[in-house]
Amino acid sequence: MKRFFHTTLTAGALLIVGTASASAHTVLVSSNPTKGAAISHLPAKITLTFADPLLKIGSHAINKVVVTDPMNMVVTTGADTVKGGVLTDPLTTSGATPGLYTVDYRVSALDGHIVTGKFTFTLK
Ligand SMILES: [Cu+2]
Repeated sequence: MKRFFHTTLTAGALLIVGTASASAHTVLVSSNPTKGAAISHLPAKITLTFADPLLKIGSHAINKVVVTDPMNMVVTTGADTVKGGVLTDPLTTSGATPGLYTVDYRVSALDGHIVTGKFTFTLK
């Protein structure tokens, strides 16, 4: 269903812009913490920066990032904030467990395509 929806949107976009250039999905260009980093302290928030402004439709939670700790507990607060191409969510930093943290995101840029991704970093 998701695949069908995506294909339909792409076909629609092609009708508008012609066959010369297909609009690309947005991509993650940077983050804090960075992918694969080994850090000493958790920052107050996770920050993901994308190449394009993210889609906002009223208060709908289209763009979301979830960080889980080594015990698989969610440490993001769920208060996702979008400003242009930057998505942030405060982190619960007190009593943080050292080990591998997983960052999982799902966003949509203005082209309406859902982009998902995952990376890890380590808290020393
Ligand atoms: Cu796209």
